[in-house]
Amino acid sequence: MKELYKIKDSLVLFDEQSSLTLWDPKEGWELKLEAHMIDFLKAFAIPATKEAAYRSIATSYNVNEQFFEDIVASFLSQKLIEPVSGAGKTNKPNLQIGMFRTPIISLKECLMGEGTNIAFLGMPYDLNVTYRPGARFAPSYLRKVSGSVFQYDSDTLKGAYDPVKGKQILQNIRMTDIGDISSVVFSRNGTQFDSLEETIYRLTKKNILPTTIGGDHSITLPCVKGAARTYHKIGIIQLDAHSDFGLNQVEDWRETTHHGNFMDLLIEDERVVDIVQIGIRQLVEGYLPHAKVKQYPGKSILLLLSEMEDRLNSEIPYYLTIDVDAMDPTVLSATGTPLPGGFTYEEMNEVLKTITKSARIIGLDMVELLPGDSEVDGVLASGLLINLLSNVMERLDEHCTSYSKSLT
Ligand SMILES: [Mn+2]
Repeated sequence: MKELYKIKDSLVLFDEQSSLTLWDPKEGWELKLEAHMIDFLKAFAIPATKEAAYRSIATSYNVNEQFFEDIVASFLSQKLIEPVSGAGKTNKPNLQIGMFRTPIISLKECLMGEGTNIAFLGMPYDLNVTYRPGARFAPSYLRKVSGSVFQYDSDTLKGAYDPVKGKQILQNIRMTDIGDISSVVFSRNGTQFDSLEETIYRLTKKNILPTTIGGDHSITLPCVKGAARTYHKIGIIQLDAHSDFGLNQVEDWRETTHHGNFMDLLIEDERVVDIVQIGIRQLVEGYLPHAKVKQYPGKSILLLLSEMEDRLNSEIPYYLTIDVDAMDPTVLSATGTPLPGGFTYEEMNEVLKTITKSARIIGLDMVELLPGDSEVDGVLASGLLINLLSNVMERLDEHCTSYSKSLT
């Protein structure tokens, strides 16, 4: 039997500023190829023998078979294609359901496809907590319970009618779930952080809104770094009971970073030019002012919404991070370091509405949710997310224009 070959599984192919790039997220390399070489490579998109591949390109390209054989040999030596083992076997159908019943697809499919607006991903990581762990279970928990708040319909893209807003929301918005950043065992501040950064970078570069489900709050660090690689200059809006910084000198971030100090690194990052913190109420040693940081402590924002609206910089995109402990523990108790004096559900929605009205949100995360036996906390978190996403998407057209501007 003739050997079958196909494009290597981990390879991602995408258009980038009118050239075609191949990327191997597993091995971390990138390669630009001429258009005709890409066509030759695509002959192996589905398993094919060299002869069949040659026949499929011979109609468009006037090359002889020996020339094509040499190209195939170079593809093989560069590991762009690989022999298919066990040809004819089918994969098991993927029965997993994503956030809000979105289909779970691979990052590769998400990046190669067109028109995705929102990509959910999970970062089941809680090695950086100072107190109670458990946030690693939040992504699978939210996938399970979020369908009771909103069910995505990929056939009709009809969204849903919201009786409170009195209108259809999320209509024609394409969402997907690319699963979790995964590892058999996570290492502390290890390579899984690098994978998350790379993933956020790739998604934002393709104008897809990454919506990451943590995880403890330290996962925001790679998320912001990834977004900053795309936009070069960004702001951060943080809803949190804790400021998560101590203005410490950080020597080796992999050694020292945890969920209560990761903002130190982001404050130092030159690409982060504005930080707005809302809901801060933790007692600390002393007041720590910093030129980049504007704090609206406790629930003070509720009286200062218009001030914040004016203050947010319309020239830069913002990354939004929601620590669920911004909410009052009597509202949401499923969190690792709860503090009294937080927002109600309606107040959270009000604040988020103002933020999305005045800031261009290019990525977001929800962190520090520690699921217990109850599904109520998950429904609450899902409700916040869907309100937030519908608000962000309402400004999508405006966003797209600004996105492409800031992508140059
Ligand atoms: Mn936090």
